[in-house]
Parts: sequence; structure tokens; C-alpha cells
Amino acid sequence: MNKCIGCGATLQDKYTEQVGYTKSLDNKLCERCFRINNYNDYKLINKDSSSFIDILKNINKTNDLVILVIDLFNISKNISEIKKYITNDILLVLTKRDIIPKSCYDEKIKEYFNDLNLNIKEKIIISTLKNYNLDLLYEKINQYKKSKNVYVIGFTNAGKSTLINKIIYNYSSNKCNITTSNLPTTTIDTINIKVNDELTIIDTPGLIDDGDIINYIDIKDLNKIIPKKEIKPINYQIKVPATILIDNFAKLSFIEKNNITIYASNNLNIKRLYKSNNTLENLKKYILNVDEDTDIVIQGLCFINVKYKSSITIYTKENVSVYTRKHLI
Ligand SMILES: Nc1nc2c(ncn2[C@@H]2O[C@H](COP(=O)(O)OP(=O)(O)O)[C@@H](O)[C@H]2O)c(=O)[nH]1
Ligand SMILES: [Mg+2]
Repeated sequence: MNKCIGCGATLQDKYTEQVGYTKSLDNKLCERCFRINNYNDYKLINKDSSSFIDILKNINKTNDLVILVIDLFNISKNISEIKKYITNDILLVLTKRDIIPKSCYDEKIKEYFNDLNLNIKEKIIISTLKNYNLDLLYEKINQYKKSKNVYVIGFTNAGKSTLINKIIYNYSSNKCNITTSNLPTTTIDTINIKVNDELTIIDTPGLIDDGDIINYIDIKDLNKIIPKKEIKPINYQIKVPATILIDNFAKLSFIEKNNITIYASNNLNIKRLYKSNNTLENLKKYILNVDEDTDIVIQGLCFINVKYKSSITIYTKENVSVYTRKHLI
């Protein structure tokens, strides 16, 4: 059976509503990848993480090198999930550096990942978009690989497929174009991509983070929420009582003075109000007790560095993960 070269789904010409559908089995791409590539017309696939976990278990049976890709803007709090399944050597690739402010130091960012408790050989900060550190990454892949096969894993939307396309573009005479998009589960099944006789990179569908806000918003809002350019942090000295509105997606209420810095897409309309405000209170309410110099994360939407210890009320969409973590930058 042939696989779609864009998403890895097994090609079939019988069921239009199922993955891998194509009008002719002679095609290399399924209809869905063809439409994403040519018309930017995306069809959501409902998939749970179980098939991805089976893939992880199979990777764990090998001794092969694993590249774990993490989106620096949207670090899932469930990374440790991967630890349950993977004991292979890992290159930790921290990507989308281009959207984190230039003023932050790479070494500082890497420190955040010091106690992940995975078998990490090296941490490398990259930006696929800006070709930043890709030569270094390619060198490390060749240094640490145990066989021809190197697996790329991570959460969906981390930027795995985009990275593999770029590695092929930069370092291989082969051609490939794995389908990439802003939406979850673009890659359906494993895809083997031969870089050269000594190296095959294997793309995988991502682990789905159920707490990511992109699961609960309209597709049209994605361009607002997902940062495309370097984030301009917004700093507020909070006098109380105060409210911060993060567009229509979240609201924070302060009853103690504070100093906060918001990292979110520049396309969002973020406002500070000193009048009492009842909007968005139909959203789910969380009360967080935040320590000094800690980040609040609203998964997929933003992270907010909070200077002083305080209790903060947050409203956002139901099912979105809201939590605190040690500060990233
Ligand atoms: N800003 C930025 N966006 C990226 C980078 N790499 C990937 N993306 C975007 O992230 C989204 C998800 O990428 P994709 O490769 O499909 O993720 P996958 O699900 O992990 O395979 C796409 O919209 C990409 O354009 C990067 O280095 N910088
Ligand atoms: Mg992918």
C-alpha cells in the first residue's frame, strides 16, 4: 500500500470522508494534503493520542536517536508524558526562536529545560524559519545517530515537519514536501524521508495537547493567536483593582499590586482597564496563587511573567490548561 507523501496516511480511493482518500491511487498526495497545499483549505481530523503512543513504544524498541521538538512559545506542560515511553538518546530541539524576543539569552532559555529527566544528549535552540542553528543541529544529528534512522517526535504543531522539509532542502539532493499547517494532526502517520544513504529521518504525528487553546477556537482566529513575528512583550505596572483583557480569549483580575510582562502574539488586542468589567465572565474561572517571578501559562495563548507573589483570577475558555511554571525568560 502506498502512503501519502504529505501526511503519511495510507492512500485509498474508496472512502471520501476517511484519511488517505485520493481519486486515483496513482497520486502521490491524498486529497486533503492537496487541498491544504494548493488552497490552504484544511480539513480537521479527529485523532486521539493512542496511535502516537504506539509509535513511541515502537521507537523505544529501537536504539535509535530521537529528536524531540519543542515549540518555545507553546511548551506543553505534558512533556513528561514522553518520558513514560521513550528511553532512547534525545537531541532536544527548542524551536521557533524567531518569535521569542531577541533580547533573551539562549543559554538562559536552555536552563529552563535542565530537569526534564529525559536522556538528553544536547539542547539546541533553532529557528527553522530563519535557518538559525540548523547547521549545528545537522552536525549533532550526524554525531549522535546510532543507525541510519533518526526519529522526530513532539507535540502536534511544534514544527517537526517544517524542520524535516528544511533539513532536506539544506542538506539533501532528494526532494520532499511534507504537508505542514497551523492546525493539529496535519501529519497522520510516520513518514520516512531519506536524506542520504547514511541518514533517514522519520516524521511522526504529534502528541495532542488537549489543553491547547487552538483546539477550542475558530480557525479564523488562529492567525491572531499564533505569533508569526518576534513577540513584543507588554509590561504593565498594575495598580489595583485592575483587569487585563487578552482580546476575547482571556481576562485577568488583580486585587494586589504587581508588575507583569505578557508574551503573546502581537496581533492580539491586549488592554488594561481600571474600571470594573464584566465581560468574558461566562468563561471558566481559575484562581491561581502565584509565587514571585513566576510564569502564568494560558496554553497556546500566552505566558505572563509575574513579579510579586499574589492571588490572580483568570477567565478563559473551558478545557484550556491554565497553570504556573518557573519563569522561562
Ligand atoms: N515562527 C515559526 N514558525 C514555525 C517554525 N517552524 C514551524 N513553524 C510553524 O508551525 C506550524 C506547525 O508546523 P508543522 O511543521 O506542521 O508542525 P508539526 O505538527 O510538528 O509537524 C506551521 O504553521 C509552521 O509554519 C519556526 O521556526 N518559526
Ligand atoms: Mg507534522
